[in-house]
Amino acid sequence: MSNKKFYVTTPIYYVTARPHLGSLYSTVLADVCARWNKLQGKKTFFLTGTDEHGQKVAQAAKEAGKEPKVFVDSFIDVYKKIWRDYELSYNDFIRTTDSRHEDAVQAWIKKVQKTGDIYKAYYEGWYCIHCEAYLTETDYDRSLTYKPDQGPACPLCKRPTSFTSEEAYFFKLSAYQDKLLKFYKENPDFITPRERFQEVISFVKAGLKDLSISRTTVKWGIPFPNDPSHTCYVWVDALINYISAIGYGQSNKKKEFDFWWPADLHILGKDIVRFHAVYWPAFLMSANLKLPKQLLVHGWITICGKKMSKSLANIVDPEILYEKYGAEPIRYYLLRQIPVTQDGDFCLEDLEQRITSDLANDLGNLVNRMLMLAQKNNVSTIAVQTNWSEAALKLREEAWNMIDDVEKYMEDYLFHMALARIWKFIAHVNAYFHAQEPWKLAKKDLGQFIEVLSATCHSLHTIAFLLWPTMPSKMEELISALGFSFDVEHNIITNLKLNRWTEEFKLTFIPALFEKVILESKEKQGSRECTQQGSAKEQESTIPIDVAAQIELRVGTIENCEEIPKSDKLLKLTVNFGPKGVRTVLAGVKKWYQPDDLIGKQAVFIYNLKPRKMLGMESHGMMLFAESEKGRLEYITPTTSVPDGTKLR
Ligand code: ME8
Repeated sequence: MSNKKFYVTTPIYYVTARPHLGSLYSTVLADVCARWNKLQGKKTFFLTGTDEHGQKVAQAAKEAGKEPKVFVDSFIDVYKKIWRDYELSYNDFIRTTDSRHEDAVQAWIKKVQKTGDIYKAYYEGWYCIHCEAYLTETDYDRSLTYKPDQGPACPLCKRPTSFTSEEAYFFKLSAYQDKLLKFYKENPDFITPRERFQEVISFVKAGLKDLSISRTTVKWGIPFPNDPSHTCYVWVDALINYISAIGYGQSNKKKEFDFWWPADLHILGKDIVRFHAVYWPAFLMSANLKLPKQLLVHGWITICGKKMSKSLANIVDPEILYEKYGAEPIRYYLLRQIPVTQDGDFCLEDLEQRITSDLANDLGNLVNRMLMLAQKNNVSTIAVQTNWSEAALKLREEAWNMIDDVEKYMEDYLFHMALARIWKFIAHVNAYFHAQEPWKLAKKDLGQFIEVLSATCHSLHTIAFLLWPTMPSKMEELISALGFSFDVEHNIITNLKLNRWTEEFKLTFIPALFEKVILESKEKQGSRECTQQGSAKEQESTIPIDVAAQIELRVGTIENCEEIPKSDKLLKLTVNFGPKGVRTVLAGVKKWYQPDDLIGKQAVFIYNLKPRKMLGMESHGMMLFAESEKGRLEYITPTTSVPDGTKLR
């Protein structure tokens, strides 16, 4: 392993409740980054944890009728279990109530006190006695005037606040304005995406005020050194986790600290950019520490367009999702469906579509067909090939191009593009496998048959390593089915690029990597069944006759068929249902049919399916197909022509 290192962090989550899909999302992103760097042979350190002090947590504990420490302790095992279920390979789980962390926070305060960046003064503002919190300037309308004892309403409890002044320690943030701007200028890649960076620059240019970093009103916090009537402001406490976990403030951990710090990547949601991009670098500068190399700011996961929140009762519970679909399909969906810097709606229907079409059909079937064919023909060892046919050489070229593209996308955190690029290659491998008709070659040309298996295995070998950060255990299973063991001691990406397709494979038959999900009317269920209010209902394997009778199947003639340029799967069909009218139906069969193959043909459709939007187009109905032994989708047509719109019985 090289001496290069990669240190990645997630935000530390407030332990006021169980983890939700949003916290899972940040942690999955960090895991994928850590694993991608491992593939490059780097030593990696992946840190996550929990933010356990402060007013918010104390309030939640009070409502639960528990002491704060007992309250926060009760969530830790749940976090760790869910993180383990989702294969999140963190190296350390820091809790801000750990004594090593409390020591580090006090060490930082002492250091900055020596620098002269901390002073004592009065903190003034509108204070809610009930919630024990000051309002921020964004919480009220500054153009209005209020009486001192009847201030603006508290955003949390809606009670009037009162003007309060208390003694506090301040950090001289204002002294860092120019230094921060200089740092931003010299490090144009500090924040991804650029829009977020621009917002930060504008905020700092507008002027920085000194920051109050202690509270006398909040008891649940780390005491200030030599002044225990003050506790440390929760954001100072929280940010220091990134250095406390790797040994800051511990004399016996200096070597470890110097090796890992600065962090290579902090991953965070867009709600907490200012803390990480302004306060944190200033805190580090003041303590004479290096600054983190990069912040990756991701978007929100929304439910039906709304941010998940307890008040909307739309929190998606990762544990319920895990029980229903397994960890890796969820990891794949989150990365493939949502461009990392944008918001993305979580939708069960899309998730199930991805599982069935991308994982079970495109990838799972390919693996299964190849292994089954080898087994059927008693082939378990695939010898090194020396002379490749032109079709195999083309596939190899495509594999190499894919590695280069995937590498670029991963470096830019374009995970969705990297996965789409891998799936483009999977479509090539499927097309190659299909065109070579190895089931026929097995009977007439054994040499050629083995070549097709070998080319397919080489392709799958590359795919499995590139997909490992996203779906680690499934890909390890695939790698082992090809006769290899998983070993990240070397720079695997470089090795893949250097690989001239000279491997020998020893195949072991494995059961299907991914199960298809039966796509039922998800509109009815929405995302509710995976929210904490819902329950994971078992899917029944049989349906009563009245349910079957609800499905209306009709014959229609495909009058027109066009390719959709943006899609490598969909064809757009114009279907005439006679007296029932003409409709647009989208069908994911571009892989098997040219438009001319379908124009003029009669086929069977689910007629009363609720219209669905795909790629901005509405599909009204579903064309039915039967999957052949070779994995091709064959459309279903009446044996003799019937009037358009005829209902099936
Ligand atoms: O802010 N979509 O903790 P927190 C995507 N303790 N990500 C989401 C999300 C959603 N709907 N909801 C939450 C805190 N997140 C502080 C952090 S760090 C030194 C201290 C993710 O529990 C996202 O990363 O409120 C967001 O920044 C983080 O959870 C906030 O977690």
